[in-house]
Amino acid sequence: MKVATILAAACATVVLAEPKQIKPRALTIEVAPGVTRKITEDERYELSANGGCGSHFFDITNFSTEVRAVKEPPPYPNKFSYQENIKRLITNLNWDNIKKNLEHFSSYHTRFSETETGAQAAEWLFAQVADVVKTSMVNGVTAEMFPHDAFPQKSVIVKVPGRSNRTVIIGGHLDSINGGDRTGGRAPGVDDNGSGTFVILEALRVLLSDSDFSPTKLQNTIEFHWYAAEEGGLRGSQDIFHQYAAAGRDIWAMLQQDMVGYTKATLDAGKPESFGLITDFTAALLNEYLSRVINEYTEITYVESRCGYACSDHGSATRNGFPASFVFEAAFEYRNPHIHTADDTMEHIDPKHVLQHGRLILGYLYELGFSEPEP
Ligand SMILES: *[C@@H]1O[C@H](CO)[C@@H](O)[C@H](O)[C@H]1NC(C)=O
Ligand SMILES: *[C@@H]1O[C@H](CO)[C@@H](O)[C@H](O)[C@H]1NC(C)=O
Ligand SMILES: *[C@H]1O[C@H](CO)[C@@H](O)[C@H](O)[C@H]1NC(C)=O
Repeated sequence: MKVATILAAACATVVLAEPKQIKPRALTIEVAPGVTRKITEDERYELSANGGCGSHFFDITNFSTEVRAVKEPPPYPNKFSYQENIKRLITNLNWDNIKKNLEHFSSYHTRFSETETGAQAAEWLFAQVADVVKTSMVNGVTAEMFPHDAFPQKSVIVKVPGRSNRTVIIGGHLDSINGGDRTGGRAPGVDDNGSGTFVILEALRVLLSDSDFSPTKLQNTIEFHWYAAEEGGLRGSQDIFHQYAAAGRDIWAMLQQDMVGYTKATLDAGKPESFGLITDFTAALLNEYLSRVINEYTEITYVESRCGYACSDHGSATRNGFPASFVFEAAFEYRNPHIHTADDTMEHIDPKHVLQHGRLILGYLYELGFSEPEP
């Protein structure tokens, strides 16, 4: 998650200090729709640390300044049809699998995208993902690393092809960052975003255990994405969605899971445990559908919340013309305060809450995976 105390619109007016070294401002970032600025490589991360302002931006150096408008998607189903299967699968979500993976993932000194440990952590994640796919013995499911030209860390993509090419995506990012010292600082990144990474993987494991959830039976294609280099301009997810748009891919829905484990601030404020359904720069029809999935398949409620322009990888889908949503761990103001520090650790994670996100993911993927759009 990108922490911002100032909203993106205000960021457009922030004045950067002159660079300390003579370095070209070779990067182009977009801080609000159509509002671009030139920055140096160092400023990419200084902006994030600095009042959180620049933490909401796309690095569009290698991408067009043109933002593709999101076309209205074919309608989402108005009723649920797979309750029995989904409610049975929910009971198989297992916190111990998530915990074990998180413990290893957060043991890399940092998963910052430009570091060797960041690249190694992505390779290790791929090995776990590939193992889940192989162990399932479901034919036709592919797991691949998605390399990026601009940095060593790779993204990971699993594809479960359906009868149609219409695609439903669940995504999260695999990198982490220490905001104070990005190359040398300790960044366990348990909540941001180890928690999203492994609740998605656990959902994949559970879904592949269902004999119906397979290439010959699914109506639509399902993809699981783990993005590299979210920090510093949503670089991994932009690369992927830019290529998907260029290839004319038919994306029906994309749901981002980034930080899914923190409830303390909500509960301390005397509020009920809730998801934060992000309503700015997201797809209204998909948000409406997700609110119904939450009511049907999870045991908690949601509150509408906002997080600013380009606050996580769903923004990359939106910017490339695809309907995308973001369901966060809480209302944005009650987010985990430990992220981007050495203190983003396991003890701040609420396992039951992570599993509520797991229920949401199962309901969303299973229902949309088997549904034809309403006429
Ligand atoms: C742009 O793409 C080139 C070639 O793929 C790469 O070397 C460079 O690092 C990229 N720049 C950014 C800012 O991503
Ligand atoms: C899906 O896309 C592939 C690649 O473009 C194409 O070959 C195939 O015919 C498409 N399948 C369907 C069912 O449209
Ligand atoms: C988690 O995601 C947020 C927003 O997408 C991002 O800013 C943050 O750096 C990520 N943190 C880690 C540790 O991966």
